[in-house]
Amino acid sequence: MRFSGQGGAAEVEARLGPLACALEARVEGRGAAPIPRAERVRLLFAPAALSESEFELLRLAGTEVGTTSCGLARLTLEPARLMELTERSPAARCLSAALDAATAPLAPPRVMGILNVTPDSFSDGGAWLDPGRALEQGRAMLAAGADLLDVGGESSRPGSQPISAELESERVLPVIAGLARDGRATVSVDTTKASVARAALDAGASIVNDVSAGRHDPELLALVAERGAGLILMHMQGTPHDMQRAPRYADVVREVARHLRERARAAWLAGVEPERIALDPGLGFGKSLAHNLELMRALPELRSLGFPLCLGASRKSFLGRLSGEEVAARRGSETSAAVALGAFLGAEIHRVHDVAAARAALSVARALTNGESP
Ligand code: PMM
Repeated sequence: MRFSGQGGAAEVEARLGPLACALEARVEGRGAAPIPRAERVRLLFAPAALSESEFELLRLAGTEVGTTSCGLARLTLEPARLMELTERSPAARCLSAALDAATAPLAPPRVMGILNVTPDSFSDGGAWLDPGRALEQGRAMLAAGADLLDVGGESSRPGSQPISAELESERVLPVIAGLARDGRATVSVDTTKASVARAALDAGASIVNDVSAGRHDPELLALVAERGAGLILMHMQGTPHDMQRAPRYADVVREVARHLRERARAAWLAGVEPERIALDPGLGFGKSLAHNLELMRALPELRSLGFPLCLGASRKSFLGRLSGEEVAARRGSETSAAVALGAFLGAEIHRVHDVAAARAALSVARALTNGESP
């Protein structure tokens, strides 16, 4: 698992409980499992690119530093010993802060039910365009165990065209207001527009889920800060209109991680409290099948950025590419597999169409990984 000290090249992996051991990271660090109870951490450093904090830590560790077969410096420590070392140097201290973020226990997973009030979303387009039906569906998802409801009025399916803020508001506001009247739902609004987000927050939403991560509308982050709302920042390459035309990355994990970190920083600079931010790798948003899979495998690395992760694999076409199922609504088993493994790898918020199925998948995943039975 890679984490950043001060933009350094440190890698961290950890030895964990029995299941995680099976997934223990390769030397270069990717692919470690989530770290609820780290017993030992192994830090790998590229000697040619040491940051000040890494250099300081290695200096303090002295003879404890070893070398891997591919020439990286390696330091294997118990967390208490790492703390001891970093307490001796302000420069090294930020490494332990990054490690804390990487090793914080996972919160219980939360299920976010998708409520698209659109005619053209890829799976449920048209199903909930009528506000009365949308409300019923929202209530049904709550009854099935949804912790959050994500209400969207503009489709972001590949090739889709933007719509006006007026039309988007017209679609989502009655539904959000209806759910707010019921008083039982935590509602997020899936929008990139500050004016829609403002109206949705006025109507009772408390989270803004922005697939452009605050890049589409420069006013959105300040609005979220001013209202003290929650914020989901998602990675997307391109725009929904063109994102699936040959997406390209030199290193998809590194680029998505860097982008999310920059957007979290932009949100923080705009005044959003870090505790209110969640990050999302944006499966299917400017990603090939291989990119999506690589990002899912790298969830522990993304989690080491220090924010809860939201994951939206539900029914997406990359799952259909794997199973051969062409009809989105029939990709339930594929979605359950992605939800369960996503939880195991560190995702905390699962954005899904079928709430009951996700709840069931999460119960099994958590019982298997943490020994937690309902
Ligand atoms: N996917 C869609 C829309 N909004 N928001 C987040 N945070 N993450 C996603 O993966 C995501 C999203 C597109 O899927 P939909 O048509 O099922 O809403």
